[in-house]
Amino acid sequence: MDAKVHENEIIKGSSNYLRGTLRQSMDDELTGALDPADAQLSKFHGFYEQDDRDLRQQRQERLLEPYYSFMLRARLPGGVCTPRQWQVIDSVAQRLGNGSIRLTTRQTFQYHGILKRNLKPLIREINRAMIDSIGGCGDVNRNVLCNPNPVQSKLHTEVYGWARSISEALLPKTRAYHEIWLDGERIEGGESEPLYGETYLPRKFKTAVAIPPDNDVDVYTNDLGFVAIAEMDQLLGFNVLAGGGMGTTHGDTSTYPRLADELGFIAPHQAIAVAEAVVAIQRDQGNRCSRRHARLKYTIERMGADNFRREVERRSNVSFETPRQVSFKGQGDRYGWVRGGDDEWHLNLYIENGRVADRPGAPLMTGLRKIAAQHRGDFRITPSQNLIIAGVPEAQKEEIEALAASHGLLRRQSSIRLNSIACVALPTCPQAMAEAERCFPEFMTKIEQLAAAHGLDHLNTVVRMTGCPNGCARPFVAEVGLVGKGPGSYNLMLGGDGRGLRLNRLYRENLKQAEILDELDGLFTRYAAQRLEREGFGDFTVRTGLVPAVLNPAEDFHG
Ligand code: SRM
Ligand code: SF4
Repeated sequence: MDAKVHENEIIKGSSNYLRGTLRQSMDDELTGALDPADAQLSKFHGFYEQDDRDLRQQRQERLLEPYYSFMLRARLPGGVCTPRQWQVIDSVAQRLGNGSIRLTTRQTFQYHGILKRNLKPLIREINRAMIDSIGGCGDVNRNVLCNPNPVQSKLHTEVYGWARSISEALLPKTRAYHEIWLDGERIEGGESEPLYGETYLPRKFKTAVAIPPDNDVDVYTNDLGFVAIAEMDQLLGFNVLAGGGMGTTHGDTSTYPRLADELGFIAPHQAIAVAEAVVAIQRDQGNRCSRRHARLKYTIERMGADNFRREVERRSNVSFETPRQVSFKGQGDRYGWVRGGDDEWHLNLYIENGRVADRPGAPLMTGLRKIAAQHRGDFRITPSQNLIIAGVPEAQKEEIEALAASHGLLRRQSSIRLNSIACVALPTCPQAMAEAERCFPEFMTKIEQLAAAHGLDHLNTVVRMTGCPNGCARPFVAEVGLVGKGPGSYNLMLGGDGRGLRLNRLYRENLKQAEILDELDGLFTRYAAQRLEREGFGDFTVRTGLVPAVLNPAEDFHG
């Protein structure tokens, strides 16, 4: 192998299809950690080794190893699970996790704080409920996002079916997961990864399926996107997009967020062939030397969008038609009761930062457990870390609403808070440079107060905060993005369009929270005085020249 290839490539290539020495690492009782190579492989099985960063220094001073535990991320295409599955998810969190469930920006859930000895029992339990964590993380296709739009139920059901099929088609085929975690029988020989090969992809790969006019999945931020084109609730096909991604590195101008390019329109039955072709090109052409430059967005920049499109056509044997006209109107969720079919309702709950836990005055976890015991429809996690109780019959509406209300799940929230999200960050995320989830609720209260002081009580600006520039809350398509730069400080990004169709731009660098509020104070003053009718805050910042309009800033994102 080329000496310059990244060491993860060697780890993958010599892992015997992701087995490595994971079994031995798990059996080693002397440490709460895994062998470093196994810690890389574990991601493909859906879990990350972490340590509690709040305790790091203290433990170091006492000469103890870091307080290791694991985060596990499930695979849940489109975020759909049954109430029975929710009961298992909940019970497992209480017994084997840290007592909370974290809904994620990719419509699935994570457990934090799992001790090494509890990992295997945990994986076995969720598997008994037909939930796995294969490809939750790692250099493969991740959880497939799909619009959980409960209004257009028939269309949603069909499109969701495609999201599931794409997810299945792009799953790794190795039997390692079943063998290691579920004590599946070891079958010697004959194993292969027809799509991924022995070294899998150069980097993570993300797919989303959107149903206009909602862009709740932020489809343009994914490596691969399918935009459903429908007429009279009938699915005609998809516009295919490729090459989106958020992650950047502060100070490294060769990294940037990017919106996906449109490849063209296809019929529904061509979706799998196209998805496999895109993955195969990335497998063969992606950068395996620098993980920083390994995502599909950089491969497409290198190949050129037209060459890339032709190569997808060649490999898939599908000819793209001209993309159909689409119009997106927003990237958030809708809340409260929404009518579904004839006798069916959906209750969309706001879950602040996706954290389902029991807190004083807000026993959300208990409330959802009680709802799951009564509910016969399904649960749907949204890409904004919220939860929909879907398919409630008219006769049960009152009961479900009473349970939700009495457990703090139906509190009145401002529009700006309802449109906001924050990533996990401290204390579990090893990459966090600043707080996000833990400080965001209070910070949003200050923004609400500021908006109210300017007579902007109904402001519905999309505000997103992350603890670092990896972009897990997709902050670069927010109207106001707050991107962690150091302890307590953030880059203030402005200029998203509230629909996920435009990237924002650096407005001020490295601000403390008080300084951000000062900046927003001035900006809200101007917005209140100068905005056009119905003009969103992000559009205002662009129209008035506070930041330039950015479609794809490959050339000068950091400038
Ligand atoms: Fe993420 C890494 C959390 C969605 C871009 N992300 C991480 C890790 C695993 C930190 C690490 O490398 O060890 C974080 C675990 C924190 C923790 O303690 O739980 C983490 N990412 C999350 C979640 C939980 C954020 C949330 O609050 O919901 C989301 C889980 C999604 C899921 O269920 O699969 C999450 N991450 C995203 C998104 C949004 C999306 O996919 O729609 C992005 C931006 C889109 C993209 O990928 O370009 C994102 N995460 C990253 C990156 C940067 C990738 C890059 O291209 O540079 C990293 C770091 C990396 O991969 O090296 C990262
Ligand atoms: Fe961690 Fe950064 Fe992702 Fe936040 S954006 S969860 S700090 S990697």
